[in-house]
Amino acid sequence: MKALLLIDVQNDFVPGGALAVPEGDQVISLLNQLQPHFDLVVATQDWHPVTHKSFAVNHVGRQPFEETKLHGLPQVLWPAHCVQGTPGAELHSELNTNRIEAIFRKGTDPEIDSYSGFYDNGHRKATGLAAYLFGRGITSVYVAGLAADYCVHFTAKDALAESFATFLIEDATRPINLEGFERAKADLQSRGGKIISSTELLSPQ
Ligand code: VGL
Ligand code: ZN
Repeated sequence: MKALLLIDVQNDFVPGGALAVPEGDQVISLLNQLQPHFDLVVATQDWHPVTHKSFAVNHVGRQPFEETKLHGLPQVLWPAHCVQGTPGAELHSELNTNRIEAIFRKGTDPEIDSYSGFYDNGHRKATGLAAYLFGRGITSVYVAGLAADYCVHFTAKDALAESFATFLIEDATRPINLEGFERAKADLQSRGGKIISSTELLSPQ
């Protein structure tokens, strides 16, 4: 059984949003086309309290995109984004949500960031996504959405660690940083992940 994981397709991650991913909006129609090809469609939603420590504004004298440490973990300081209950945190209105059976929210603990849909960045707490997928008989996980070099990468990495056959749909994601995406793809391949194109799913040979 195959699951499609739609990562953080939220208003703040598309052009005009608080943490815009270049061309982030360009993946949405492809994500809609892909959904009927899966047994299960699940989404994640970055869902931060306004006090979240990943926000530069919550650190005196720090600017967005600076790097720091947060409780011993490397942390990029982001512009405030995906604040719980705000329009920026909503799933993009063009994303078809009819087939999404569950939405896993993450990043709710103000003290730790959570790029992956499975665990926080310190692997302290599980979101329940792995157990949910196991319970639904899923053995293959296809990851797409935003941003390729952060939440998509970390979700795919954790999917591999949970022993799912893991596929990154390269044209159904966009990165914040292109070099970061190249590193992410190499990292996933080194862990046994596969980088594929949507054409392999939409028009199989
Ligand atoms: C993300 C940075 C901060 C993402 C979320 O969805 O990739 N990136 N929070
Ligand atoms: Zn975030």
